[in-house]
Amino acid sequence: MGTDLKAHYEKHGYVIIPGLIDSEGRSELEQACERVVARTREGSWLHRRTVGKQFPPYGQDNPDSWGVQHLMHPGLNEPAFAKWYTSPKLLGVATELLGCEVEDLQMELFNLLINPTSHDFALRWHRDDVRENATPEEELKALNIWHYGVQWNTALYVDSCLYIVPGSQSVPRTKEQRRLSSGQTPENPLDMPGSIKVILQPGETVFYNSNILHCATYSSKEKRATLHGCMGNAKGGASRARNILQHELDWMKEEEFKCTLPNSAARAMLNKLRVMQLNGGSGQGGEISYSLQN
Ligand SMILES: O=C(O)CCC(=O)C(=O)O
Repeated sequence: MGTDLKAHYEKHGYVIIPGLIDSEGRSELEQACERVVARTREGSWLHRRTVGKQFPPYGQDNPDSWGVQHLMHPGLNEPAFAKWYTSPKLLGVATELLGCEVEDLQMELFNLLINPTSHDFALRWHRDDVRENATPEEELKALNIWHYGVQWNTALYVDSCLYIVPGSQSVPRTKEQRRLSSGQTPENPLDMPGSIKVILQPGETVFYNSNILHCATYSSKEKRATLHGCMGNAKGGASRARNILQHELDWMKEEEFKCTLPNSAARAMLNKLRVMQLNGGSGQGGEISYSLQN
């Protein structure tokens, strides 16, 4: 990856990179996605993003889903997901954007974003771990904390669901941006000053800073299967704990999961997460705290 891509990521809060899935990997991932989506839609996989709920806890109030959670869970028994999550190309980009070494990487979330089947759905404008009602001063303070994570969407099919405001990862919202991101579902996301629609061709990945102001629209008529993951730099200590552990990752503490990982580098990444689980204040009988309210 050229330094210009990293410079673009730092300045604008996102960068689009093609080619992180090779052709053999692509068909493995595609088939694995078909199976997990079918299980989720038929109701036999309950770790899902439920239509009507934007953020965890997602609950089971609606039969329709906009995401499959925990792709690497042994209960899904789909090794293609861990293989790709820990693939050298993906780790190479993550280390480059995070400015760290593979030894520093922390395993985090890996989910799939899918189209609902009977309801269109939209996610409101948000930053993943800063409340919409934060004052400008609180917002600035939150955005000034060094960001130790990178998040991505990798499209298996053309994906035009995500909208972002480039550059907003480090700047508090203007008055108009605050007005349009105070909890309402966007009528037209492009009404947000500075926003763009992110269009991904199959195989392209958008990496974005989860502090960037973003939202998404989900059409029940357009097939979506977009791999949605994140990784951290473990040097950030517990700074990512709330954002990550709110997704209920106790299953990642089990040896059964560790045994499914393809190599020692992957197991070392998991160990970093486990340290955060021990120190991060939830999962040890402690209360889970959520970044945003549904
Ligand atoms: O659907 C998307 O692309 C974005 C998902 C998102 O904003 C989130 O998981 O917080």
